Amino acid sequence: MDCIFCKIIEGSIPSKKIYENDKVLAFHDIQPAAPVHALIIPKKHIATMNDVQEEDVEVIGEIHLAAQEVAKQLGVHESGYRLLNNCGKNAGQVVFHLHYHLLGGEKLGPLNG
Ligand code: D5M
Repeated sequence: MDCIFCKIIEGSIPSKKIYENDKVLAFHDIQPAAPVHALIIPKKHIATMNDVQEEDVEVIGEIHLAAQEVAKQLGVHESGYRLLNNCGKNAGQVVFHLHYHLLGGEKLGPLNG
């Protein structure tokens, strides 16, 4: 499958890894939109939020636990951070492997700003 994030998971494309377990991987975003910008992804290829199935409930929980760990490692657990998913064209999703952006390290703008 021609998926850049699957290639990062298998190691054929390099990444700056932050956290990994058997179900999820977190690494630094290559185009940071904030001083702290990590991506957290399931190791299973799921294209978008719309493709999450009942059987994926556990890995979605794991992503939230991984977000806490990443936030601690990157020093934003106490100051605060944002976890967001872009689903589909209008949200600006460009990589079609489910991923959550973890953003922080500065005061983030309001969502309606
Ligand atoms: O966000 C997709 C994000 O993926 C975007 O912020 C750039 C990032 N990206 C793309 N390729 C790489 C590699 N190779 N390493 C790290 N980060 C990467 P979206 O929500 O789809 O707009």
